[in-house]
Amino acid sequence: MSEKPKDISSLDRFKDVNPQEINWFPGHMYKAEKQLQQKLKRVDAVLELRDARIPFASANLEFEKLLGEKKRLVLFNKTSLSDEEATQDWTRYFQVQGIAFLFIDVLEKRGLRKILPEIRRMMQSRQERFQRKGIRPPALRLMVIGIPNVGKSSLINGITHRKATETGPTPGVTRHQEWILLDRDVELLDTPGILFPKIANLETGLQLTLTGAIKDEIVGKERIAEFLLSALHENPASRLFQHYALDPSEEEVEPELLLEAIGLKRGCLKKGGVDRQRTASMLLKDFRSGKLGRISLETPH
Ligand SMILES: Nc1nc2c(ncn2[C@@H]2O[C@H](COP(=O)(O)OP(=O)(O)OP(=O)(O)O)[C@@H](O)[C@H]2O)c(=O)[nH]1
Ligand SMILES: [Mg+2]
Repeated sequence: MSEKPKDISSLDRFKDVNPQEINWFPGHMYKAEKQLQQKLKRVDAVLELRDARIPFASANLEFEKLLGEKKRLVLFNKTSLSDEEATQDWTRYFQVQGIAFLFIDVLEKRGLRKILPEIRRMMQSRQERFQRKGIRPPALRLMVIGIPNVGKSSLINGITHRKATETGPTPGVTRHQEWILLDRDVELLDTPGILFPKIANLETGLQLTLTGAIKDEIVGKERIAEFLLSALHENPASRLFQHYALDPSEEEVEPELLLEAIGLKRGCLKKGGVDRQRTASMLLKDFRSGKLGRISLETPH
């Protein structure tokens, strides 16, 4: 290469993207916040889902104010897609913070059996307060909250073993149940609360798009794929080159050119050259299904 080396991971290439534009939520946000407030009043504790690959970016710290004194167990989901070492670093980080959390994977059913014991531990003093007064504690009521696409519905199905046929408005079919029994004295609200991600800066916006909380169309698949390629570039867990049978020493490092090379290799062509849009879609699909390695996009430090 004759050119001087460039900082591939720099976000300079995205400087035309306005983070405010990624923030497409305001219209829905008010309504969702009101609905969440109503739901929160009815539960004793909250299961807050976040994405294990972006433990900070998948939170909305402002919504925490809504929680008030309500107990919360944070569940970092999709650990089958997150870097094991990064996940260990994050585990240590949150242990020091002293928050209640678990790293889980709903699809692989990892950690799901720890949820109820952890909730019981968190709620022990509540139960004891009732017992001291000689009252049998009422059932613990829980709900799931989290940003779009983080796995809320999968979690509800995964911990309740509910079948789609159990609900439905048709007469004769079991009526729609609002509370699902998790155990003899624990109930779960059957619909989750939606949190909207807080897009503090461009990088957060791109991370949230790459992991699926924000639709691709806002920044565009090609740009997101380029962000992915720059994130994978120096990540030792990346399987990008193996997956597409590319020789790293021969390939371009510039995301735009690397995307081109991958398109060429995979025969994603259209009249006049590589079909960049189709190549980008393939890259995003492969990343999101874990084929490009277990990649965490945030580290605690
Ligand atoms: N690898 C992996 N994928 C998961 C996991 N949990 C959910 N997913 C996938 O993530 C996608 C979104 O899951 P949902 O359960 O629909 O997420 P949601 O939070 O209900 O999404 P919205 O209702 O759109 O806000 C689906 O493709 C799931 O298969 C997980 O633990 N691991
Ligand atoms: Mg859902």
